[in-house]
Amino acid sequence: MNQPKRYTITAALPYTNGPIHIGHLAGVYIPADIYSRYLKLKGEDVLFVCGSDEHGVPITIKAKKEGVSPQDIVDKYHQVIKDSFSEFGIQFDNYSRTSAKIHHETASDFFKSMHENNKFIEEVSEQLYDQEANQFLADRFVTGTCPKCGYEEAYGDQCENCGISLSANDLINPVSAITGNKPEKKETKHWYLPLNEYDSWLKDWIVEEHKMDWKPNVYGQCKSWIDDGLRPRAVTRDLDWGIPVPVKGGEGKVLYVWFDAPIGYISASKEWASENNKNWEPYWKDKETKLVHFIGKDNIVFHCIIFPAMLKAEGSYILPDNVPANEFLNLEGKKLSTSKNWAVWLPDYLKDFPNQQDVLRYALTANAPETKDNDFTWKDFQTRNNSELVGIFGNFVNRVIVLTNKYYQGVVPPKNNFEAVDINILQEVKKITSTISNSLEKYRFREAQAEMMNLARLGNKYLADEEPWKKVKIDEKRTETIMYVALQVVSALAITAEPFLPFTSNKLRKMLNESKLSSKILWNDLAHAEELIPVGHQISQAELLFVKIEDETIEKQLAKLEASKLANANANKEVEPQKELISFEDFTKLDIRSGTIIEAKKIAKTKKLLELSVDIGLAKRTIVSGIAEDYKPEEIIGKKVAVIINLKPVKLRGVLSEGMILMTKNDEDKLVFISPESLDVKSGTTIS
Ligand code: B3M
Ligand code: ZN
Repeated sequence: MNQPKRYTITAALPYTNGPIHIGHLAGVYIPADIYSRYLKLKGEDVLFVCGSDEHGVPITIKAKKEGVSPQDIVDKYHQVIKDSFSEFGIQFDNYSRTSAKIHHETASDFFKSMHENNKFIEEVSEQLYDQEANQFLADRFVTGTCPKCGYEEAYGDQCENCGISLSANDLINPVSAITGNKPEKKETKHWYLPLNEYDSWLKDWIVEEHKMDWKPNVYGQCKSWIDDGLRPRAVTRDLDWGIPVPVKGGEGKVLYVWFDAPIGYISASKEWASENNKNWEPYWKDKETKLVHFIGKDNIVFHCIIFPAMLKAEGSYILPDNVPANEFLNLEGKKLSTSKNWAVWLPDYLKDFPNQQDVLRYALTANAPETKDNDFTWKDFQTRNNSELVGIFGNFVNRVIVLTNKYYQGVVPPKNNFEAVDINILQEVKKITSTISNSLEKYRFREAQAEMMNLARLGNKYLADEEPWKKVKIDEKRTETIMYVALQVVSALAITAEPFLPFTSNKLRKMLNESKLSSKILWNDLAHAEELIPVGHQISQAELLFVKIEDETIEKQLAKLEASKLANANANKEVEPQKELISFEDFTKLDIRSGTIIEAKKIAKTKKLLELSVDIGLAKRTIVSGIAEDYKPEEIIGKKVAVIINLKPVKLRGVLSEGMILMTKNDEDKLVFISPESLDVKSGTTIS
């Protein structure tokens, strides 16, 4: 797109069934906020919206669990989430909610308009039904095996492992999430969006137009769904929590949450317009508006295929120009998980690190999962703070502000004559800031932030080379120039830091006493990096920007995680019930020996099986073992194992297996060989 006239930026509407954690911040809200702040600093016309996603099954499930109404749940968490966003400086122009009247109206009208224009198919079909719960099972009310990747905990609307969007009927071995029962089938009528009819249009739009500018992970997922063929998708549900289906025959049914939620972006824009005396329509209907959706990777199909097809069908809206979805953030090497409490929740972080929001913002952006899943570790968080924020950024700013106050009572000194080093550093500042712009416009936030830190590095090097603290004794004029230049670099840092470290940038602007300048320094001023802050301007005193984080603080956080790991292992791991009693005689029938694995190789065309050759003293035995997902053949050669040697041989994938190796599963569900260490798991874990 050529230079757009305005921007509409959206960030995924979080489900309102719990607080948000660092994964949400890193994947969606921080990048969206950086992008929007940057564009606003450039003076662009930007509307940045978000809101709570208050419908959908996750909320109903949470309400059932807590024995309260869905409304109680959304009221509670809407406030919690909204507060977290504002505490972390995520500066939406409007944070709305999908229970708002304006949203119900907007989503209903959208549905009605599509219905009137015959954009849906109405169909009666058999759907999964839970007799005991007296309820149809769609979306997260049902789990089963993904027909595409084999993941066993796929939901009725999506597999979170491979990202594919599913219908409940696609699941293999479906199970009700309410009762654990195997569902039956029952007839019901629904409205479907015939995605198949948008097949070639989507292909042209995504494959032809966005192959080059969408991120490879986003483009790749879309392409593979389109290549797999698209099918009609139900946009209504037999539920009582949601927006009522507003047409005849829709009584007792609601809109599918993924139909109403993205329309929430439009409702939030309307609400903003009515509260601010603006017109929302150009932000959604003018072709010169650039629409950008920030989301996590599990939302790609909804934002790149389904919502665009809805917008296209409705006919009066623009389409997203980009959907810079991120991959997932892990925590200390493991997948973030709400149910396992493996997360750093924002309200908890703030309690433990008051006023240190920027540190988290910085560490999360430095490790943002932009191109692949990435890991957040507390150790890295500490290093980023101590060596970069304190050691480089804070150190540079502090030296310049303190020296200016000491030598010149805080008045910006005259610039006198620039030497080559001065011209060079100011040139370099311009170069770095234009690199930052360039990276931000390509949604490369880690790279942009690293360049921002390079600006502080550059400043430190300049001070170290020029040594104003030595020159002040011998060459007053030169010292003035050095301090003038250093103050320009600090000013450049105050601006470029704003999208990433808004709280710090604010403090920095205060130290520079910017409110006394004729106008706020903005992004485009960076083109004149040699005169950002004028000679004679009075700055303020230095303020501490960052504090060192001690090992002890980090150890506390790690201990907290360790505790939730243990609690989780005890609470979530079901102990298998005891099997039937056996006699001593039965026991002595088992012949268990120690052995050594001497050879191992994969059995072709299987995922799990290894063919092992095990020395059991009497002979060498061939044993087929289902451990290939946890061990590579070369890892286990020489391993001491316990073997049942008198099991009747069986043929597995053409190989005769003459025994069985005893194993157990550790807390991460990995198969492990029996050893004193491997038994350091929850008591009652089966050995088999
Ligand atoms: N609430 C899913 C999620 O929180 C969903 C996003 C809606 S965006 C329109 O992951
Ligand atoms: Zn899958």
